[in-house]
Amino acid sequence: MHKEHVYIGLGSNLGDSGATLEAATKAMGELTDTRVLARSSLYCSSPMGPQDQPDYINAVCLLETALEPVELLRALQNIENRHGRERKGERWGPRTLDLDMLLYGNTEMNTAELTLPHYGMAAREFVMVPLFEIAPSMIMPDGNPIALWVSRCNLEGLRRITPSNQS
Ligand code: 5RY
Ligand code: CA
Ligand code: CA
Ligand code: CA
Repeated sequence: MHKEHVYIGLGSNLGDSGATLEAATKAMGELTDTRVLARSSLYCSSPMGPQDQPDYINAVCLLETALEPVELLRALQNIENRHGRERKGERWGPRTLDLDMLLYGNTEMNTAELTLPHYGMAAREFVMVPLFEIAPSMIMPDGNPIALWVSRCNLEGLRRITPSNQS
């Protein structure tokens, strides 16, 4: 069976965000012909974009899947909806769960539904730092190492949520 490596950005700033990201990771692993190969630590940061909303918890995971990009997108939206995601209201408002497809193998596409690679990831430290944690040697779509992309991010506001059994 043909499988691809897919990186997913997870975010939440409503409800019990940590528990929601754990449950969403488990749900992705239960999709047809899909496995979770890695997941980063959780990170907390102030909202980018509209500021009048709670801080976010973010993480990145690596899936191995046989689902096609649009099939996977629908499955991710289904998981968002099961976690109480509401699509009314303002753009970039607070949400219980946001699952973004960041990279789907080397696929490049740009449709009304889905743009790959994800257009905003380079400037978002809450994506680049957890991605670097699970894929420190990755070469990015522009041919540069991920470490260079991370070095261009402003890391001051990003806090790794340390598990209680670590330092
Ligand atoms: C900028 C604008 C809109 C960045 C900019 C969005 C998250 C963005 C967030 C998240 C954190 C949004 C999309 N310039 N802030 N803001 N984490 N999502 N910290 O997941 F990301 S809305
Ligand atoms: Ca607002
Ligand atoms: Ca997002
Ligand atoms: Ca999204």
